[in-house]
Amino acid sequence: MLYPIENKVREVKNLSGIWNFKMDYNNVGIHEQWQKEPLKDAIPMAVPASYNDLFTDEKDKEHVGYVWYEKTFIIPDSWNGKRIVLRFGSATHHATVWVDGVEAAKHKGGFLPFEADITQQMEESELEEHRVTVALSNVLDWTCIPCGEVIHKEGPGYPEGFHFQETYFDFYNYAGIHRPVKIYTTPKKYIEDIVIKTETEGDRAVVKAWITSNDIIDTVKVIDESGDVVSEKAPKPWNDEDNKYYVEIEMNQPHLWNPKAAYLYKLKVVGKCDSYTETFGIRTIEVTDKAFLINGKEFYFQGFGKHEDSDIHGKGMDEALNIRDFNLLKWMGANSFRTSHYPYSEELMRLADREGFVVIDEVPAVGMCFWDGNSVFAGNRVNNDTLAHHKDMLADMYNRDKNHPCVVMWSVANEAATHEEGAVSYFKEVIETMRNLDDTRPVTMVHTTGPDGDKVSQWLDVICVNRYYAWYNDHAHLDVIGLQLEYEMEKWYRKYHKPIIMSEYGADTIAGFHKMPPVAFTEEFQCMYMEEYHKIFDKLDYMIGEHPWAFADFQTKQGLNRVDGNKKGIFTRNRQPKMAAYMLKERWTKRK
Ligand code: BDP
Repeated sequence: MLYPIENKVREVKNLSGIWNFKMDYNNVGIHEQWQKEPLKDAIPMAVPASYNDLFTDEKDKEHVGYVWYEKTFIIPDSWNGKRIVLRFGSATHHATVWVDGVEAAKHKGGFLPFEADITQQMEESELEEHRVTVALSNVLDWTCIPCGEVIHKEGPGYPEGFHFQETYFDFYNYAGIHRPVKIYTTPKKYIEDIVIKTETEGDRAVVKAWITSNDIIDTVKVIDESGDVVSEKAPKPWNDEDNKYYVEIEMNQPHLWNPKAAYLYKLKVVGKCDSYTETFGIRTIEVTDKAFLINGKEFYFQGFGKHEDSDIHGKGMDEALNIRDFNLLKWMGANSFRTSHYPYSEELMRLADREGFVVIDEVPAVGMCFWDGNSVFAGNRVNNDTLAHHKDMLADMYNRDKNHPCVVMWSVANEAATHEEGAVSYFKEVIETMRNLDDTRPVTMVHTTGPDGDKVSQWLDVICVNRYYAWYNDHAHLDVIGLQLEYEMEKWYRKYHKPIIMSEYGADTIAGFHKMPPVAFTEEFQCMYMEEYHKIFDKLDYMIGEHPWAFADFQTKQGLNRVDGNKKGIFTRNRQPKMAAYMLKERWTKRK
């Protein structure tokens, strides 16, 4: 799916701003067809944003079920004769969209875009002003990812109707229209999709592009950063299929997209009516038994698992926050991050391309493991619908992010119960699906299960492990970390002979807490904790990366282990440094 851009033949209208909003406390809106009329008793709501933290009342913040959004828009006369598309960057988690009361789109999954072609409706409508209505549900169950369950409890100890949304992941279940809503135009004959792959040999590169278009494509140009057309070629029909074109463009001495030294080319596809310019980078990726190579050079991942999370905005896309985060990453010599635990906004991915950050792109498959020994893959939890949705989300993630040079690897899940028998066929299919979608990038999965239990890593290219020695077990005994870490990593390596990234390790730390000698939750302890890990990383040559958990403190559901959120951040939620930020800066800026 292409990102909406403006050019001489395409226009974009951004519907971000204040929308009308209504809580559907009793979840009756769908039945009562609230979309038929303007919402009654609506209140103002910001888009993009999570709605939860904008309220003052727990009933609103923790509401389980539907909320409704509405906004009016105008289609200018100058758009007559154009194709008109309504597009959501994301709506968390499940949305039905109506335009003037007529269903335009239905979408399941809270972290990827979807769109609706509303051309015909706009052409047939005589209304001056149109109304988009969205019914949005935050309910998670076992048919979607992330998985969840609405728990109902009754009996003498519970008020009538007592229920709540249970989640099996460690971030707050923020909901809302989290990313921009746009209406864009294309000519009626239009370019639908472009897939770009690059290959290099010596100081030459070949850029291959597959174009889906019902417009006749005249030419494809490659444009460098100074705006010069470095190459141009007419594409050929591809496989005699209607609407498909293919072109191969050779380039001499191309500039490579390198980590922290990005070089971005543009591929301009020019049709008879439409044109679209996609950004791409030229770089290679290779994985050996001990290394991850970008452009033939060994790459060591140093960076973070992150979250889209901030005060007030929740998971709402925030360009200022994105810039601040990237500046902090640059300041401390980080070169990479994982989109734990769901694909981040398109705007952030475009920024990562430009800033040269290396990204492990993760699908929202998080929470597929119970810590109490109960099974997730047997019985009535994960089922065929979950698998189908998981595969859909892989396809949507690939379709959205395929041309980003920043994405060097796909992560198909975080911390699934890969020791269970039922996980074997499930993840075999998930990993195969990812490989069938993309033959250019390695595939990983982030583990909590240890090497003895794991049954799926034979199908992965890189092994990612999350570990909290001396935190959740042997709490605060720093002297066990080195021994336990080395013992486990050796086991992983002997079993699979694949490179390993420590994709999470960390200790909750309250900014401003200090103690001598250090104790858990102090800033000193967080530094010492990570230093124990680093000694072992530096010793094992198959360790290809370290991503401390987490970049910044973030909101979670309430729990005995969480004092207003997860405090493992190297930065506070407000993006100010804890001591560990300086320690990591010292380590990462020295290491090259
Ligand atoms: C891991 C999860 C991550 C949690 C982290 C923690 O992948 O989402 O926030 O542990 O416990 O299990 O801090």
